[in-house]
Amino acid sequence: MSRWTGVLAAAIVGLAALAAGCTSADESDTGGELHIFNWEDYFAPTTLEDFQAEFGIEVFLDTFDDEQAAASAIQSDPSQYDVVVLSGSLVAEMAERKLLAELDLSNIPDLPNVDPKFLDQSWDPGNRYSVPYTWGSTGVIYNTKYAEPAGKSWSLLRDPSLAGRVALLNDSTVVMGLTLKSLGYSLVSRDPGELQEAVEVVVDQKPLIAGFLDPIAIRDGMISGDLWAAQLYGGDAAFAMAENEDLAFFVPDEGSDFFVDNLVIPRDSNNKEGAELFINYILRPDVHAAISNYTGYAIPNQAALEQNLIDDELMASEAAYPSLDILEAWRPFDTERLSLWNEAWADIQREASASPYP
Ligand code: N2P
Repeated sequence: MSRWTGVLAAAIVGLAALAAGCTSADESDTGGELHIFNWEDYFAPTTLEDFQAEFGIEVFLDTFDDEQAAASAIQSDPSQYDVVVLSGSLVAEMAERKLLAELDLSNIPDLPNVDPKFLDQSWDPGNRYSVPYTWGSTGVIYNTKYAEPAGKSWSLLRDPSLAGRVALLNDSTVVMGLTLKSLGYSLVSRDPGELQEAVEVVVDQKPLIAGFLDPIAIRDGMISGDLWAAQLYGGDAAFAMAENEDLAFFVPDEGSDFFVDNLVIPRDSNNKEGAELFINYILRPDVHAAISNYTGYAIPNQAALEQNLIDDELMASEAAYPSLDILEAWRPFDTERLSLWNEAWADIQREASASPYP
């Protein structure tokens, strides 16, 4: 978790509130505090300060760069945060462990702005605990000055000519799932032979990679030119490509994942009403669209799309708004798959570590 970013963002939000002064306070002010836990750089620049100025609720942001660590933090203290962003599989896991608060959907009247195909999903039937925030896929980003992909394949990340300049994501589930996919298997395989093959591929790949890095480190390493190719979520890839014209991205022909990130309220939130107000605010077409336009991630907000609020270039980008044809949705872990995957990941970790980041 990058505490600094969190503290800095909270300070900026605080300053903005001071600048807005008491004149912005009106009868919609509800007061109180809202503690938010999100991926780094996963709101638009004014999302939080605009909310604070309109509703008079003081907003504090902590950020994380590892979703599993974020989930553990919530488990150890489910009262610490009021709103958290979590992917679908983790929503299911946290709901099963009774760590999430049940939403009062009557406090989220803008839910119909969400495209119905993102509602009532397997990880949270009836949206009892979560509201979809962003969605996307994972693919290969590369620098056209240094990498020459023969086709659209995950194998570019195993090209020896890119040794030391390639990165994989710091998420064991994503690395395992996409390696399985690159071998032609299901993203969520539980076949021991297939898992063993995937382990061997990642172990062979390890000497070539600069590291298992968080998405912002990969995004920024690609922008600066320190990294030449990497596995990356499409949204962060779209952000990077807007900053460096030598960058390109593809979703490999072998297929990839389809993820949805969601807004949830931890079980012991101290401001559930403020949290629901915030979730509803995010679903406003203009607020949600600004998040897509800044972060590069697709949003499931049908109203925003119908009102053409998403930048044309982003809408047309395969990185940001991929076609779902060759994507496979994540499915929550059950005990058996979790233990098989944990064993496989432990096998990967036992092998020599990745070479140092340049
Ligand atoms: C945001 C990372 C989102 C992760 N930078 C995709 N679930």
